[in-house]
Amino acid sequence: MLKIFGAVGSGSVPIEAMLTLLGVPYEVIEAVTWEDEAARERVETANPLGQVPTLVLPSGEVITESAAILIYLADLHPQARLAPGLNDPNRAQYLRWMTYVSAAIYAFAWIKDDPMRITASDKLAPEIIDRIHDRIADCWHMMDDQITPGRYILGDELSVLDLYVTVISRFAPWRSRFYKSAPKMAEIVRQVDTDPRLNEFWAKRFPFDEGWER
Ligand SMILES: N[C@@H](CCC(=O)N[C@@H](CS)C(=O)NCC(=O)O)C(=O)O
Repeated sequence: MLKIFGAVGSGSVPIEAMLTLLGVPYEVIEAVTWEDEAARERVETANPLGQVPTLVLPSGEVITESAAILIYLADLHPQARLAPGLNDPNRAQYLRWMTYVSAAIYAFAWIKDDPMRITASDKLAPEIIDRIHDRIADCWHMMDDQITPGRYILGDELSVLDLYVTVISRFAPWRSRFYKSAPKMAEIVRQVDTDPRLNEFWAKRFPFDEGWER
């Protein structure tokens, strides 16, 4: 069985959502890496970065990096049509935006979770976080400006890119700001939030608690 080091409300959630849609069984090893040192050490046995998501295949092979995991699993299950195939005209933009979300946006988590990783002055921490939030909002805006969505980001079919954006847009600077920065994608993520196939899943793995949009 697939094993995922993951956590509620973390970057493992789009992968878990995808496996839920696919109906592929998986086991989550819960690890709140950004709060719990013991959990981090558990993850480090598979991924020296101590980050979730970390996927362990039945063979024991480890795959890290959320975008790589989503792309790999979508390619492994082409019949589910959760990603444009190699010869699909949307393939290039799909790869572009999957990498963009990971590199231009999600990668800031390492600093946001603990700004003291890049400064010795705790006085600077709030300003660093504010500037990162501004940059993330700008990046969402630039992406939104350059896409021509259908019902979903790449057209009329749900893809793992939609699951990825739906989850990552819930991280700071949170959804309310995302809706303003990215009005086209705002409609799409709301659709994914309310996809009946994922109702139970969201309630368990990234609940819409009071005030969640901020
Ligand atoms: N580049 C990684 C980023 C993963 C990441 O930042 N995960 C966070 C949780 S959402 C984490 O484990 N943080 C702990 C740390 O970086 O020390 C990916 O795309 O999978």
